[in-house]
Amino acid sequence: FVSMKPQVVFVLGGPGAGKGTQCARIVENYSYTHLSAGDLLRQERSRKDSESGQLIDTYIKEGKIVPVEITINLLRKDEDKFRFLIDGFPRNQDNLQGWTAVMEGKVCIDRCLERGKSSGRSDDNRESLEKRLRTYLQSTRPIIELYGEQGKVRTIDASRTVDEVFADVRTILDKEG
Ligand code: UP5
Ligand code: MG
Repeated sequence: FVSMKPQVVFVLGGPGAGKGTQCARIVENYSYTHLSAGDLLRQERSRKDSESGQLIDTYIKEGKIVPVEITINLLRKDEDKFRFLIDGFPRNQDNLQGWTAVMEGKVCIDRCLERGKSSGRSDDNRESLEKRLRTYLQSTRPIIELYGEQGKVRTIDASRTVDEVFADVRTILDKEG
């Protein structure tokens, strides 16, 4: 069993740049799943029992960017595939933050939910975890970036096993600790 991180290519450009046209060509020639955020939003808008149809309609007509929670939910429907062209997303900071929260947050949330079975912590539940993650991205990440600019940050991929992570911690501490 090989676990595969999804590979994502964001296809970005102004309205009418040809994102959709080129994506259609790409899928004819390469094995990618094409997701157009705009197409998905338009589909959702025309679904009769859609809760967000009206909101999407207003945003699209005004050329405004739909709140990321809605867009992400639509993009997530094909989660079992693994090579994606995502066309027309992310469009702003909020979109990118939402995307990062979903992608990077998945492992963190799963770990804390697992711990939540016995930790007794009031914040080890999905709702709190999603809020904790957002706060992390909004408030804490900039601090790490600030230290990064000063050359004070060492980055480790913590999505692996405890032993694998610690091996990297060791390498860093042995070299400069
Ligand atoms: N055409 C294409 N390539 C050509 C070329 N090289 N030479 C000559 N003609 C060319 O192309 C546009 C037209 O140009 C077509 O007729 C094509 O034949 C021709 P197309 O491939 O459709 O361009 P595309 O970049 O896909 O244009 P699109 O209109 O889809 O871009 P938008 O970014 O405006 O639209 P999108 O559907 O992505 O978003 C619509 C709205 O949804 C947004 O304004 C926003 O309100 C909302 N939205 C969000 O809120 N969040 C999201 O994440 C995404 C969308
Ligand atoms: Mg398009």
